[in-house]
Amino acid sequence: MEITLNVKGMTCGHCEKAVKGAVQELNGVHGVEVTLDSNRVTVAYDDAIVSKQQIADAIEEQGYDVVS
Ligand code: 9UX
Repeated sequence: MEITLNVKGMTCGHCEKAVKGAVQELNGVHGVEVTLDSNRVTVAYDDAIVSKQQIADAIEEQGYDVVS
């Protein structure tokens, strides 16, 4: 399973690191790719273990807005 989320508020490399770290540590997540200039976070995960909602929540906990 792979999703691409549109995340608002990531502007520097520290943002990228914060988001990547928070998502990567979730069980069931296999890979995270952050593209700052297009506000995209692509996540490869096992949807039997973790949900899209849980991934979005982890990003929002870091202080960023998940738009879609
Ligand atoms: Mo960089 Mo991101 O100074 O919230 S950490 S903009």
